[in-house]
Amino acid sequence: MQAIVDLRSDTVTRPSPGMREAMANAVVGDDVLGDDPTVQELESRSANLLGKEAALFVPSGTMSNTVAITVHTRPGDEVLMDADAHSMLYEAGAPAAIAGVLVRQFHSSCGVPNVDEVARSIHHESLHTPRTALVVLENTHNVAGGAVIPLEVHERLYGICSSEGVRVHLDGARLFNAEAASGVSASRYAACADTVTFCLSKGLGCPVGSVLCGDRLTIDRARRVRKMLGGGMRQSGVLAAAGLYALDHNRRRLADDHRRARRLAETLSELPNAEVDLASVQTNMVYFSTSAPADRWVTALAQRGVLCLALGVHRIRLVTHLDVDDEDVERAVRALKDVSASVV
Ligand code: TLP
Repeated sequence: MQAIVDLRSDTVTRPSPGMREAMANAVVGDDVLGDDPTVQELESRSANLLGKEAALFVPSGTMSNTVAITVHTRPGDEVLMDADAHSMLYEAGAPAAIAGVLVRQFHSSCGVPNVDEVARSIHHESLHTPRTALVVLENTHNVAGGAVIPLEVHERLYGICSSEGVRVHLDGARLFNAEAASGVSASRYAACADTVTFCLSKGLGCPVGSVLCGDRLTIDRARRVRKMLGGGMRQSGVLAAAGLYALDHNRRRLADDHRRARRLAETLSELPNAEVDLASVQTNMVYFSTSAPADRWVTALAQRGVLCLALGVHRIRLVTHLDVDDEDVERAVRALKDVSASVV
């Protein structure tokens, strides 16, 4: 049986033997009762890493964003976010359904918001208008191809929001990819947000989990909202141990994923029936468009042992990660060339 090169997402990684060993040896308690030492260690390590007072371990990035949006707002408030934000497109309407907020979209260029447009969109509460309570940012920006938002954009936006009394939540599902690509530390990005979440289950290679970081009061409130959503976990030290292992072992290797994504993108840029914006390929994702329908490419690549996702009628995404090495990338390169020559 041919080995599969799975480029559908960086969520597909399997825990490595070292990670499994850390999980098996984890000292656990009951985290809802507040006595799982491994969860506590993950939370305090994460808070320190991002320069925040406190942190909360949650089952997923979606729950982390939902909890954050809920704690920063009241029903009827307005939240500003990118039209292509993950919370806008891929969280099943949670901001509206769970937090009860009105989402107003802004547009970005290659994932980078226009600061003046966001500033102009802020509403103050009046008899007629909702209050803009929160701005949600995403770095790296998934739909913009894993693009990195420059630090100065975060700084300007945070300055404006702070002076207007608007809070900022950063969806940093792949914040450590932004750090690896830009050389700007995750804590400097985090300093420009009231809460920031990062995912353990993406580039960091854990089976489950995200961490939400912020000030102590906000995180105390977030803990209650997590409970409300059914996200309180018991012997979750088993999962937190994977997170601690990932912070120690899997952060510094993310640049390898970026180099491999670049190799895929450069290959695609030479194919006549595929189009890729090389400038958008800054981290571990490659979005490209195809002249033939994307699902034909996806099927033909799968027949050659390469899995990827069609995220539009003519749009495909490839994502590199911990379980894809140089040899796998070369197999994918051969498959892409082969498919390009045969799919119409
Ligand atoms: N993204 C997934 C899919 O949902 C698209 C992926 O494969 O990329 N924020 C960002 C920026 C994300 O990309 C994701 C997951 C999430 C939040 C949600 O994380 P989970 O899947 O843990 O709920």
